[in-house]
Amino acid sequence: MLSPFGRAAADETNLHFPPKKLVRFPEKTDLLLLTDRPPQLETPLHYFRQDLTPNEAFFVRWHESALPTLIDPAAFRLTIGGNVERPLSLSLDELKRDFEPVSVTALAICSGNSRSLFQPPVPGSQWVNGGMGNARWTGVRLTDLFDRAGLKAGSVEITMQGLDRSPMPALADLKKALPIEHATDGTLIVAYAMNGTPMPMLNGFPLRLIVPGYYATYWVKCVTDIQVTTEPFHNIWHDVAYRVPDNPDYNESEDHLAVKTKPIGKLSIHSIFVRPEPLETIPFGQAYPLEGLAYDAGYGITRVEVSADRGQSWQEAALDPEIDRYSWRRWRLNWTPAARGPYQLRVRAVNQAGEHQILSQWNHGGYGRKVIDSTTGLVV
Ligand SMILES: Nc1nc2c(c(=O)[nH]1)N[C@H]1C(S)=C(S)[C@@H](COP(=O)(O)O)O[C@H]1N2
Ligand SMILES: [Mo]
Repeated sequence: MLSPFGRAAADETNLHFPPKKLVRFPEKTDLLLLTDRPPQLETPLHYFRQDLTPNEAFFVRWHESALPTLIDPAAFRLTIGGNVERPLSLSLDELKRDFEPVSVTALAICSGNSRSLFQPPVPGSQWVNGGMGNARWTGVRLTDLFDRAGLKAGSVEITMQGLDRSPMPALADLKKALPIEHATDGTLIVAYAMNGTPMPMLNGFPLRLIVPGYYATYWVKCVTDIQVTTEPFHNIWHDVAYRVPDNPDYNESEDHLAVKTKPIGKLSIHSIFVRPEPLETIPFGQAYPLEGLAYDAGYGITRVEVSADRGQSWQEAALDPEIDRYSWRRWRLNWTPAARGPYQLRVRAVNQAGEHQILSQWNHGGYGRKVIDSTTGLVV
């Protein structure tokens, strides 16, 4: 089957055609190229053997080609305005000095991560599973900033904007919005550090919003302005893009596109293989240490199971200790192949809320993937 991109469809496996090139951007190591303007770079799978994704290997995704290329740290300000008693304009030094620092380890994952695995294929950035990364974020609580600014009654949403701009008048800047209840629930952080150091420019230096448990489209990079609104916000990034069918599995079909949609929100439950890598050859007659990652919106992964017989029987994997509520969680299982020849392995996760993965899912945006992942190769 040929996709709209002229590549063979990757049937039931985490393969990708054509293979992506490894390229080097400033402050980054070699990453897999999706597009260069704006930069979209995927993390090679082997980095996911580490619990924290190194800053230089962390995936990159921008929407607008007019990116910030330099920051004057002395002149940079974060403004908080709109429906507040006292609008704020904070320097980086003030943010670090005047507010209590907090840290959280949280998974940033693109809404379209794993999109290239959707069948039938959908347009959009063709991530395999590397459009995500787990990092320790340090910064200040958004609610501490709101306490200083004084939220006024009648607030309905906040809007967040970074320093990047649309290259053309017809396309709106990437400004995002969240409901005020979510913005004030205490989970959001304005981060100035990533894994203990300032973040690379491409990952949002000098400040980025952390929205634990929510898809990274809300994690606005180089965030410089937060407005409290009294009216719901609208732009193309809210009303057209980043919307999903309004049902639990984000399902629709090509023949019956969902009539009712909603903005994408919390992470779908999902799990992937880190080992073996796609098409890896495994020796017969030995235990192979299968390993992977499971993640959800922060309810807590309770069980991960692997099948080596196309889903007929499942074996429970061991879970590494939980790193943090909104972090991914590593699973492991020793597998001794019963025969030589091609193998197909599947993995599925369950969480505290009873959420589980599903066999098939499709939406035209390729968002929120929660399909049972599989990987193939050869036992020799
Ligand atoms: N300012 C700004 N922030 C942004 C975006 C963007 O285009 N501009 N893209 C969002 C999306 S969709 C994703 S997936 C993440 C990517 O974060 P990363 O580049 O640090 O991996 O940033 C989010 N924040
Ligand atoms: Mo994204």
